[in-house]
Amino acid sequence: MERTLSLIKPDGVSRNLIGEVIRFFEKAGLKVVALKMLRLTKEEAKQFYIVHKERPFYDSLTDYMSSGPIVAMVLEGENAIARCREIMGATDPAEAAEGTIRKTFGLDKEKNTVHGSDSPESAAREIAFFFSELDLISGTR
Ligand code: RTP
Ligand code: MG
Repeated sequence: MERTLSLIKPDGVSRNLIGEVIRFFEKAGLKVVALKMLRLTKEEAKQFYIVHKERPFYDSLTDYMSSGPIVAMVLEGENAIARCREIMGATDPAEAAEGTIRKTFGLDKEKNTVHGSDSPESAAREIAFFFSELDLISGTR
């Protein structure tokens, strides 16, 4: 069993897509084992996306990610990291495959509705960024 962190970004929450997005993951067999809604400050968004700090889109991305409420969740299942990214689709909704979350709901390359960890190392760091050990234990018992 593997775990990954997914976020429903501000464009997803503001358009009432929380249930729809979770449905995509659940119908693919991924299990939600921790879940919360929150709004990041600009500083917190910068910390979360620190790996992108040299990218030209870093300032715009962190403005956007702190612009409204998001939903953070931990998904569990076999190959959860790769499967979550498959279900999300490519970063740019215009390039995402049919039937993916980003193809279905994404607005543009930035406002692309969801985030998913890209490796076991990122998943560990990103899960710990949002959730405590106790949240995870509680969600699985
Ligand atoms: P994520 O980290 O959110 O799951 O998305 P990803 O791996 O598919 O894409 P990544 O390269 O990690 O980029 C992180 C987020 O930054 C925004 N972005 N904007 N304007 C642009 O060219 C651009 N490129 C990326 C997107 O919100 C992307 O999901
Ligand atoms: Mg990424």
